[in-house]
Amino acid sequence: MSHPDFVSPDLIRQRFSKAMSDMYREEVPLYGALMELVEQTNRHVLASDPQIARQLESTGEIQRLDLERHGAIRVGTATELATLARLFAVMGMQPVGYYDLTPAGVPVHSTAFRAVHEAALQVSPFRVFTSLLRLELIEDPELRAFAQSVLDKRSIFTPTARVLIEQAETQGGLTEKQAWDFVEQALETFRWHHSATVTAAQYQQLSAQHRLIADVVAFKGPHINHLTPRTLDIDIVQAQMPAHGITPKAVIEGPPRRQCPILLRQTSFKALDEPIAFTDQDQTRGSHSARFGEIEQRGAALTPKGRALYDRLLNAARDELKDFPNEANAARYNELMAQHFGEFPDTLEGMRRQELAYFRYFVTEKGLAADGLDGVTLEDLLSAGYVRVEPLVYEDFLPVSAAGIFQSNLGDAAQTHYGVHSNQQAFEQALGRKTIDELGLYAETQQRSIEECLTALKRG
Ligand code: OOG
Ligand code: NI
Repeated sequence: MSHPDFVSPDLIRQRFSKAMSDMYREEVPLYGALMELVEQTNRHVLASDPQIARQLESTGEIQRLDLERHGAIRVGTATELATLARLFAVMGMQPVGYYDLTPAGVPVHSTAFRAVHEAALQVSPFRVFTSLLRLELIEDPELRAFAQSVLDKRSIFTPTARVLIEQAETQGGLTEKQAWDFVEQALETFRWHHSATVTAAQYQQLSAQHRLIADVVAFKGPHINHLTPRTLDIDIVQAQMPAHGITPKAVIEGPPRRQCPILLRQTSFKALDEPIAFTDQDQTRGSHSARFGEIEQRGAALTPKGRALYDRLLNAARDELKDFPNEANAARYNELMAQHFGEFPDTLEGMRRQELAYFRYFVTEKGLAADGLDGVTLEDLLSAGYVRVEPLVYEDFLPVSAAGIFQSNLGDAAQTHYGVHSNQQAFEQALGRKTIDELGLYAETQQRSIEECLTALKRG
């Protein structure tokens, strides 16, 4: 029931992503510095590596590169998560994937809100890694009840944002004016607040339980805690960060450097302490650190088989390291990763033949000029050069990497070990719907591209 006067959700998402980036750049100047470094690096890579430039042009990723970023937030209650899901839906963002962070001692579970169709991703690949605090993991019943009562009192959406979400749902979309109002109002949910909602002592208590609990419970809303641009060469950015006054974490999360990048590589830097006023103080005499910076490099999405191989090699390298990667063992960790990942084919053809990665298929000029192709298989078309492939970019996140990013920004406080297991069902109940399986989305995109090729060629 799409109305001609309604703005497409993809465009609303594109506008929102830009507004978020502008807000964050103003709030956190280091983000601006990082964006410049990433832009410079991307220009350099595109100029010096025509192969990458060609590949990004043919997939259309070149046009979305400068728009590309993800953010992260953490919410405290089921109601907050469910309303967020509705807010993101106005922008065409669906919850994709389920990530359990408790094995890494972080008391949350998460999903990523993002567009799901390749055409929508092309307009704006903006994603938000969204975590729900697991209050049940606070051991002290009194503190747990206190945290719950503080969260129950807050309202993280503006009244106008709520009205607009409802209008979008009942009308089936938003008009131009409503869409701009929505962007402005939705942004308020993610804004930083210099004043806390608890006293300094209460903050200390929450923080002593887990720094993340204080970050979620003690504030008016789920401030965006980082916004991550996409770089084409994360090793260059990592190496240049110190010269720009930015200190990166010790190791890059994700797979090692390769000829054919896979999945996601990420690095981050710690945010500075920021001044905060607690409710029993009239000036900003306290401090809190939550906001940090991160960059990422994206590679090919892996099939279940590829992902299983990735997980096995990553675990093998980490097991052999016998410790969490840190400053002291970083060189050894990189060595072990390179060694173990030697087993992962590093050519597109190798990954395709072994069905380790997802691909997009394109008809070539030669293919368009050919005829009499009835009954010919996809493999025949590929070897005849009538069709060619590009890897599908990974649009999601990685739980082990996410845990590393969380931890590096929570400080090196003692590791907590939770005796609970992942609970996707409870997460989905809070969310008010099921999360989408990301692997199914890649398989569908790949299949659509194959079908388009076959249709185009068999007409010829
Ligand atoms: C989210 C950390 C995870 C990523 O890119 O994997 C993350 C958070 O700190 O809230 O951002
Ligand atoms: Ni992130």
